[in-house]
Amino acid sequence: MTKLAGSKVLVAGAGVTGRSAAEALLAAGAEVVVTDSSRERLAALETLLEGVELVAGLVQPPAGTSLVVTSPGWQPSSPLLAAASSAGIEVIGEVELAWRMAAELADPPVWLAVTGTNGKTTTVGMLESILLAAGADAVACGNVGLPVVDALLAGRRVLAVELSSFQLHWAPSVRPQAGALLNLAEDHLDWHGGMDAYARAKAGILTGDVAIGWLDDDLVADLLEASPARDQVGFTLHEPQEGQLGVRGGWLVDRAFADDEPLVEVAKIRPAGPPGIADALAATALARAYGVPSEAVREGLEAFEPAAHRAVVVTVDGANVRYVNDSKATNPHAAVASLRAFDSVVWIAGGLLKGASVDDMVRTEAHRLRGAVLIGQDRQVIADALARHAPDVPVRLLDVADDEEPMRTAVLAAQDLAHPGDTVLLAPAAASMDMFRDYAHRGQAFTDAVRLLTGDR
Ligand code: UMA
Repeated sequence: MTKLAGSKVLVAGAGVTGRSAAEALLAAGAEVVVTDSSRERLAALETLLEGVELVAGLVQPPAGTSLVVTSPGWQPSSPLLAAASSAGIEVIGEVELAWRMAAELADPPVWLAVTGTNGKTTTVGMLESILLAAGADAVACGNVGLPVVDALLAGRRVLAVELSSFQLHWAPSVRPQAGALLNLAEDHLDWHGGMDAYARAKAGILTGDVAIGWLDDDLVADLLEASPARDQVGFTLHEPQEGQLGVRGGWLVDRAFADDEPLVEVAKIRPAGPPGIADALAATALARAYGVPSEAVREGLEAFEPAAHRAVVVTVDGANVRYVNDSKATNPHAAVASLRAFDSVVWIAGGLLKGASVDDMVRTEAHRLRGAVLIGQDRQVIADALARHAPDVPVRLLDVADDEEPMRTAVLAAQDLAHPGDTVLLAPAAASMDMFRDYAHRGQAFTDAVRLLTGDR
């Protein structure tokens, strides 16, 4: 790679990634400039990072820049990155930087990587739990929150890496020892410019030694078959064939890395339901590719605690209405999986759709909807789809721009539509940043509103 010591490197973004990338570059002896469109974000770095130059709103790399390390949220078409590319300056992400730094080590760590439209964070959590049960010096990192450079510089030996499509786009030479593609549905199309580019970025996970993919998803199965990896291993929610992992008689079964071995009872997997089982199969395949024994797989999966805001039942009120927080359903694919767990739903949805279409979702799930409460910037898009495919479903379209407690207003409207036995489900099918800090903030606002309005304090 470009020799870092003494070279001038521009870091684009002063968020979680930018801070860690700048730290790693400083430690490698580079001259570091950090830019961000937000002055506050930059100012926050001032006390944290001594020795870096902070410049707000750069649209051209400073003279002498030999490398740009970008944060994942930056689009390739953003003025600064476009200017760098046309000036012939290489642009990479922090994950690529970590990969290149690892390649220079005498004994680099093992990378076991996960991507997919949904289930990534659950899968790396399960994988980390399995690896720890096996006694490995492992950590979950990447999109889950801990930058990969931090995990690398901390000297961890096995990295359970969650990679977003953005991170994969900016990490062209990463070749994990094993990489899993969980599923593929429309998401982040505005960033990538279309489904083909999004799928291409995701397929980068399948270019290492062992490629793992969900066979029940046709797009994934095709990408797995075309993968250049040394070994391709599929997993399925059905009975596995030889060379696959799957489910038989209520057990996860490994016919890829073992001779037909039952590993763990499906009933013990959390989160319960098909998405959780698929994630467990992927985590198992990644761990087995690294040689983890079956007892550690069982122990790790049984010990795994799913994170907050993923299909959590907040309460059941006096009128027998259940309230479920699935704020993590940030795209239509995740929202469909969420809706399918219930028969009669008052659905709270909306936010930033990121270019994804909602027609299929509304068409296939309309029969479960008792009503819909729509919030956020793209609420009208969902309202239009409901009008087309489910005109009888009552809809409350909330303009909450001046509302200090928008989620309280939404829960009140949902309460009004719900009948005994119904589920009020927050499964927005959209990102949260138009109204909330992130999906966790949105989920907490829902939980607080439900507790207040149902008296469950
Ligand atoms: N910024 C600009 N100009 C731009 C875009 C961003 O100046 O054109 C600045 C922002 O003002 C901000 C900084 O860049 O200060 C933010 O960079 P970023 O959006 O890339 O976010 P980070 O804080 O670096 O966090 C990123 C991931 N965020 C995104 O990909 C959007 C985090 O994933 C990840 O945990 C972290 O790196 C560590 O790897 C979050 C996420 O929402 C959870 N991911 C998306 C998802 O899961 O759907 C992909």
